[in-house]
Amino acid sequence: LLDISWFTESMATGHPVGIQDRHWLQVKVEPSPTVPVFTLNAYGCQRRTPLLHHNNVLTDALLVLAENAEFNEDEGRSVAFKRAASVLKALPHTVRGMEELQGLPCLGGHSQRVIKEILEEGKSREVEATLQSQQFQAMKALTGIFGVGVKTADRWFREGLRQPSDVVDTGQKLNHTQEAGIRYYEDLNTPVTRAEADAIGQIVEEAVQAVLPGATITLTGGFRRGKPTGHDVDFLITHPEEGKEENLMPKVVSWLDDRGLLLYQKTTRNSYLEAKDGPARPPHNMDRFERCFSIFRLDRPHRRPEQQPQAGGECQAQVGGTLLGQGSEESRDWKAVRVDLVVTPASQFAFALLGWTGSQLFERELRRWAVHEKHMSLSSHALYDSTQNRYLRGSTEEEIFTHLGLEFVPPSERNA
Ligand code: DCT
Ligand code: MG
Repeated sequence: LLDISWFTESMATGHPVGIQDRHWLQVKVEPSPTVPVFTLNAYGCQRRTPLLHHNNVLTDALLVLAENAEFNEDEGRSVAFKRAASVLKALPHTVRGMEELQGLPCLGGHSQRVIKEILEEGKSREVEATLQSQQFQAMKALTGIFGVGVKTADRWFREGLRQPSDVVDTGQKLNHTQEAGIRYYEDLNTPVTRAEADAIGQIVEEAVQAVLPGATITLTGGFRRGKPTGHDVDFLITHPEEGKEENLMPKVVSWLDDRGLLLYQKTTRNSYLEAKDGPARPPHNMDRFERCFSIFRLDRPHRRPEQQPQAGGECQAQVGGTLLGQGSEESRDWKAVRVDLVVTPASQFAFALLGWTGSQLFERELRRWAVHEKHMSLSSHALYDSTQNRYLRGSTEEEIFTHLGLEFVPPSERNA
């Protein structure tokens, strides 16, 4: 939309123009049909992928197929659909015809068939059938239990289980994590808001300052990329003085636990040693930091009196037993929220920040780029250059992108 009032008015009268008498000229820019409309780089880490994009109808469909492939333990196929969706997310316009996809990377035959059908008929039969399928629905519900992976969910599905209440009813043997997953199922499947993430940030900050003054916390994961909601809240904890962060996690966890703020926690110790675990080890191991998988008990903001639950409202939602449900959401003044805490030494902080900001596909693409294009090995701890046989240091994300020969992509554009 161009404001041409300055031109028309001054030509006619020579007087300055007020906003109310402006004239607008709408200009439609149409791509020439013979020229490829847009080109994109092949690796997700070379592209800028905003959170909000123009092709949700197509990407939602492709991501259903990606998720279904994951449920069938077909990782290759799942990644292929995710890469195709990721390319569409990076386009600056809504795709309306197949010719607009010419020359774009990562769009395999299967993805193209799905896109074509949606563009021509409004929907894809394969996607519709997947969404309707009992297996897909059951796998989604069962893997939605914290602590339950595809293998367990698949075994349960084969045994006839379809939803979390079936797990309780049939008396499945559950580990500590899965018990928590069942108990807080509804809350953990309700998106965490940014306000809730910030409230938890304040608590974590207080805990960390109490046990190690000068330590810092950083919100990572989807929230750092600008997502308004997430399935959990991810924090990195560090201290500017290398070594001060050692054994910090148990102290933070005790502080939180003593105040009744943790409904569940499982801490793993730092097992990363550069000398031993360096270049030969798989670069994608996320579990080598001092890390705590937890469920926080987050107080809900005070309600107005008319919103207070009725006396006796603490009913347990007894779904086939005593495990599932902790009273309806309305009857509780707290919410269970998944929180991941990771402690990192200052020297590894930039690598951890880059590794934990995501998206998951962006990280996968970074590692793939490092190996295949640069003969380097990137992890959340370090970057190893196999040509020079040495580690490349970095104290900021920008430096790491430079080592990798990539243009810097800010967190808000890593939504690949
Ligand atoms: N990560 C990764 N590979 C994985 C899992 C995670 O590289 N297999 C990284 C990227 C994101 C970060 O860890 C945090 O993981 P999640 O919380 O699962 O992702 P998220 O983007 O924060 O998603 P959500 O907003 O739903 O929490
Ligand atoms: Mg997250």
